[in-house]
Amino acid sequence: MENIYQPKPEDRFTFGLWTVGNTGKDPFGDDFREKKSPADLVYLLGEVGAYGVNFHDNDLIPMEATPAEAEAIKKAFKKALADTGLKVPMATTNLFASPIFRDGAFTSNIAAIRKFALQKTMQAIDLGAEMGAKVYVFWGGREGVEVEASKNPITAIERTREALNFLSEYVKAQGYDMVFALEAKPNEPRGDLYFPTTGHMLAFIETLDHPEMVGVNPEFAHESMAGLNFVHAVAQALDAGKLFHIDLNDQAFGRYDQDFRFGAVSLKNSFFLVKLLEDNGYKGSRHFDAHAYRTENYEGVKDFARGCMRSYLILKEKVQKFNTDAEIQGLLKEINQELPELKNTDGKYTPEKMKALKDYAFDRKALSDFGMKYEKLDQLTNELLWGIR
Ligand code: DIG
Ligand code: MN
Ligand code: MN
Repeated sequence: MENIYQPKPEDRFTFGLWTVGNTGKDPFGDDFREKKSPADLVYLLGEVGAYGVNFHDNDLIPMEATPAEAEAIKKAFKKALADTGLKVPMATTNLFASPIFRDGAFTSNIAAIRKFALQKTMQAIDLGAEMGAKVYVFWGGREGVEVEASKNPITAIERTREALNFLSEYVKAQGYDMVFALEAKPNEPRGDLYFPTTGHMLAFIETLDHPEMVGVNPEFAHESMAGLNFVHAVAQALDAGKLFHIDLNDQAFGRYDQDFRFGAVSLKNSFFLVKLLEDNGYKGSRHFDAHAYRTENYEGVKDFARGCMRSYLILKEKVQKFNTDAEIQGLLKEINQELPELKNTDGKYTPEKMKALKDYAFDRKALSDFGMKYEKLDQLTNELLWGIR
C-alpha cells in the first residue's frame, strides 16, 4: 500500500534554510551540529520530500561575502534546486542578527540604520525574486524595547508604516509578482516587540498605502507564547483574506520560543489548526519554522523534518475521519439548533426584522434548561485522535 504519509509536492511543505540548517546554538550553548551549505541543505530537504525551501538573505549569502563568493553560492544553490526540483516560495530579510540592528531596523532611533535596513531589504527582495519567491515575510525580531523611555511607540509604528509603504512601492516599481506577509511575536529577542500578535498586524495592515498586497504570516509558537489560541488567530486571518503564509511548529505554554517539531507538544491544537486550513482550502505553503532539538545530529534533523510533515499528514487524515464520523457529526448537528420562526431576521438590519425581534416572546426557561453535550463531543474527539475511532 502506498505510504499515505509520504509528503508530495502538492502538500506544499516548506522549510527555511535556517530551520534544517540550525546548528543547535542557543543562549547557553555553542553549536552542536556543523554548518551545512545552502546547497547541501537543499539536497537534505529533497531527500526527505519537501516541496520548497525559504531563506533570509544572509542564510544564503553572508553579509561579508564578496560578489564572486555570492555568485558561486547562488550558482550552487540554483543547481541544487534544479537537481531536487525544490521551489522557493518565500524569502525574507535578516534584520535581527547583525549588531547593527541591536536597537531595531525600521524602528531604530538611528536614521542611518533605518536607511540601511531599507537598502538591505530591497537587495533581499531582489534576491528572493531572483529565486522565484512570491511571498516576502517581515518579522521584526528587533523592533521593540527593553526601555520604554527609549522610543515613542507611535513613532515606531509610523517608521514601520513608512518602511513598508516604501517597499511596497519598490516591489510594484520592479514589477515583482510578490506579496508581503507580516509575522508577529510578543517578545524575544527584545523585551517587548511592536505588533505583538497577528491581530495587531491585521489592524496595522489597513493603515498602509497598499493593504491589498500585505497579509500575515502567523506562527504557532508566537501566538501561543502570548497565551492566545492560534487556531482563532489563523481563523481571523483567513476571514480577512490575509493568510498569505503560515509558520508551523509547536510550543509549550509559558516558555521561550521553542520552535519545536510540528505536533511535538499540543496534539489537539495542531489537529484543529490542520482542520481549519484543510476545511477552508488554504492553498499556501505549509512552512515549518522549527528546528531539531540541540541533541540531534543531521540524521536527527531529517527525523525532525520527516516528523513535521508526517504529523501534518496524519492529522489531515484525522480531519477526514472527524468530518465523516457519524456520531461526531450527528452530535454537531444536534447541538446547533435553528429557530425557524425568526429565520427571516437573519442578515442585515431592516425595520421589519427589528420589529419581529422586538416582538418575539422568548421562552427563557426553555432556553436555560438543557446541556450542550460538549463533554461527549470532546471525549469523542480525543478518542478519534487517540486512534480508537
Ligand atoms: C522567526 O519566527 C521568523 C524568522 O525565522 C523569519 O524571519 C520568519 C520566517 O518564517 N520567522
Ligand atoms: Mn519562532
Ligand atoms: Mn517564524
